[in-house]
Amino acid sequence: MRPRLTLPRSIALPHRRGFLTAAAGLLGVSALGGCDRFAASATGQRALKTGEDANLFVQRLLLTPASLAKEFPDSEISPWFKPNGTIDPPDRAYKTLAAKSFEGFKLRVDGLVERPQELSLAELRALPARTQTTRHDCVEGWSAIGKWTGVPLAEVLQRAGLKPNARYVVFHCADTMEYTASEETEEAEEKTANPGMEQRPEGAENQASDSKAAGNEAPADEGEAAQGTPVRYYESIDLTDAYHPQTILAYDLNGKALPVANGAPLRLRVERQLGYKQAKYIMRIELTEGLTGIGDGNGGYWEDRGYEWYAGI
Ligand SMILES: Nc1nc2c(c(=O)[nH]1)N[C@H]1C(S)=C(S)[C@@H](COP(=O)(O)O)O[C@H]1N2
Ligand SMILES: [Mo]
Repeated sequence: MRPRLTLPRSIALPHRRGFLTAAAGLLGVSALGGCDRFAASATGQRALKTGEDANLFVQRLLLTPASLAKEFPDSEISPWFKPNGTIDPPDRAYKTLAAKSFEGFKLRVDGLVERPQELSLAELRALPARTQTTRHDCVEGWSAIGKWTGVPLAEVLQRAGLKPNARYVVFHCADTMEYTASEETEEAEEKTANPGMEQRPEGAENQASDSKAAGNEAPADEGEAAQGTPVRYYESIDLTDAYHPQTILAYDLNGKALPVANGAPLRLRVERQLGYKQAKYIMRIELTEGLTGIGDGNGGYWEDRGYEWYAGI
């Protein structure tokens, strides 16, 4: 069966202006801007009606079922879903949660939201769920088909309520990928490497998101302080992908609780993009206006290392 598109009105509305602009662009008309006088005239009334139809047309065009990722029958599910990247986060906080089957887990939803959330797994499981059998494609050249069950990200965002300037959804993960030298060490190194270099601009540190408050810079394990600051996996998507019906926070794989190797307790499925966008071990979801100040500012751990931010398949 074809999955149905259900974008609640409250969700579709904030994008209306954007779609109007897109529609206007396609039709070669300049909508928006000095509209009031125009709208009052009879011609204006007709044009606006046409504009509305065009707007609907563009919406349908952009949000047609064809833009859904292919879904597969259960018979095509891979016998083994190859785990990749981090398969067992070394972080102490994560290990503590995992030891108790994630009983104490709370997904934080904050940033540019009206009502910050802290959702337990039980609460997430009580929300409307979606199941989809899709193919995961990793840039390393392998694919696997899995059946994912989870809560549509749209449901969670609706609960939190987006502030008008929210543009991106950032996923902060539990797993430390590497360590950067501590700031003092870094500065000392910079000075040695390039003695004439300018000082960092005043307030540069303040551009960072409040990841410190989120405990994102808490040491991964004992003796880590000596290793420097942990760099954890993160990812981001825009609101178009966030509200896509196949974008879910998955807690089950093939009808069973998500294994640790595949991202327990919660991982993203954003089905029209490549493997590295599918953030595992999600601890916190942050709504932001931009991507600067998070990690190295490119929207994801791998993006900071040269990968594309939009990894369309
Ligand atoms: N937190 C986190 N998410 C991650 C990764 C990772 O290392 N850490 N690796 C990514 C990559 S490259 C791939 S291909 C998929 C692998 O998901 P899987 O382990 O379920 O196969 O997770 C992605 N999400
Ligand atoms: Mo990957």
